[in-house]
This record gives sequence, structure tokens and C-alpha cells, in this order.
Amino acid sequence: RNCILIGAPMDSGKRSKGCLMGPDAYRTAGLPQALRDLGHEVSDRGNVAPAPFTARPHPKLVELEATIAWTQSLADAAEAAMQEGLPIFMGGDHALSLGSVLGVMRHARQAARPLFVLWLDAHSDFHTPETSNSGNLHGTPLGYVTGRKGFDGFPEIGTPLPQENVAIIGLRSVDAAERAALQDSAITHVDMREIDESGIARPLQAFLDRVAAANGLLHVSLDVDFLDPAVAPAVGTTVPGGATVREGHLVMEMLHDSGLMTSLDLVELNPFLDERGKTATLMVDLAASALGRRVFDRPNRAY
Ligand code: DIR
Ligand code: MN
Ligand code: MN
Ligand code: MN
Repeated sequence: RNCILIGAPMDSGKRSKGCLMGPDAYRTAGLPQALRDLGHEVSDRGNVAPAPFTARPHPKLVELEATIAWTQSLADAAEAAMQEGLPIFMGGDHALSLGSVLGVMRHARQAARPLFVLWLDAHSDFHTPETSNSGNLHGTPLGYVTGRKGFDGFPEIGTPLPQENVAIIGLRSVDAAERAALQDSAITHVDMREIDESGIARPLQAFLDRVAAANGLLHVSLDVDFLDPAVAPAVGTTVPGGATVREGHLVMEMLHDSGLMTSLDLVELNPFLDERGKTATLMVDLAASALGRRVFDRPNRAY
């Protein structure tokens, strides 16, 4: 595959800072070489910058104009990269997905293919600027791309992403307003209990089967806090009880086997909070699994 690395040192999606160091942490942890070692063509396009903007204080929303400006430039970068290969967005906080998913939606429309989104996250990120309690826009990208109201000043999304085409896996911190909206929605929402009870492979495979049946494009958005904080401490919004290293790898290995993933976000890594590169290294290893790293090919054993 032609992997296009796009640095998105975006830090405007929440109050606490440090995600702007993410792209360089991924480079330092060896993401480009890890993908080359798997036989992929890799081009690191450097970092994207936000479109020009003027910051104005907002009574509730954190860095609204900066986030709009990043959404504009990242949507353009995503749309362009989709013509050439598989973009990997090295965040940056999760507000970068307002732009990456928008750009991928534009591409999917031109290609006349349905788009599906897999959201691996402790949080549902289904707020609107109005329902958000925190004012942190990293909690809103799924609200935006599915066409919820209240995103004044953001680029027009055109036809929204159908709720049926979204699956969130790893949930364990959902605000009341999001919960009510999600319950009423057609979004597939898999919480940690469901993972405990059924294993992570079953709900994931069911979703991948739907993507394949529809000949869809698949955007994957991996939030560091999908993982348990014991193994991935470098994130501002840790929630205990997250995915294990093996659950993370299994998801990524299944994504690779499916051949369906067409774009990937790596978000919310805050290297300022990391323990000697532990989280950055795990995220690189997970990305490598999604792009074909494995211990063995699957043996077809009849036990
Ligand atoms: C919380 C936390 N739901 C909020 N959200 C996220 O601020 O809206 N944390 N995405 O990672
Ligand atoms: Mn998130
Ligand atoms: Mn999260
Ligand atoms: Mn429901």
C-alpha cells in the first residue's frame, strides 16, 4: 500500500495541552520505518497547518476558531491523500477527525462508495457544541459528521454520514446527553461489558462484514484512551478498564485481514504524559498490525 503519513499537531480540541507533540513522537517511535519494513511505500508529508484564523473568546467552547481552521485544512489534506493512497493522520487530539472524516466523506462521494467509520474510543465523541458540557470539541466529531445540528462556522458536510455506517467500540465514559442521543440512534455502540461478555472479535467482525457487503470504504479512528491506561498512560482523558494490548492488536490484525481499511487516525497521544515512549511505541505497534505485521500467517488447523 501507499501509506501517506500526515502530521496533525492539533491541540485545540480540549483545554489540556501536549497532543501537538504527537506527530513527532510517532516519528521518533519509528512509525515510517515500521510500515516500510512491512513492504509498504511510505511518504511522510510533514505536518499540516491550520487555515488562517482569528481567535475570539467564546463563553463555552475551547479554541473554536482554531478548531474550525484545522477542520478546513485537514479535510483538504484528507481528500487529496485519499486519491493517492492510505492516509494515516498522526494526531493531535481527536478534534482532528472533524477534518479527516470530512475529507474522506468528500472522497467517498466522488468515488461513489459508501463510507463506514470505526471509532475505537472510551468515549463516544457524539456531542454537539450545544450539548457539550466541557466545551472541548474533541468530544464532537461523530456528532459533526453524522449531521447533528449546532456546528455553526464549520465547513458544510453535505450529505451526512449515515448512523448505520458507524460503530464505536470500547465505550466506558459516555455523557448523559450523548447517551440519550446514542440510544436513539442507529450507531453501533459496543461498551466494555459487551467486549467482556462476547469478546471484541464478534462485534468487530459483524461490522466488517457489513462494510464488505456494501463495498464500503472504511475509516478507522483510534483514540489512545481506547486502551487501558496501564498500558497507554499518555492521554489526558484516561478511563480505567480499557482494552488490553492483545485486544488492541486483535482489532488491528482483523482490520488487516479484512483488507477494508482505507484511512486511519491515531489520536489523543500526549507525549508529555508518556513513560519513556511506552504509549507512542504501542500505538506504532498497533498501526503496524493494522498494516500487516503478524507473528504467523493463520494456520488452518482442525483441532
Ligand atoms: C467528554 C470527554 N465526553 C467531553 N470526551 C473525550 O469532554 O465531551 N475525551 N473525547 O477523550
Ligand atoms: Mn476520542
Ligand atoms: Mn476518548
Ligand atoms: Mn442504542
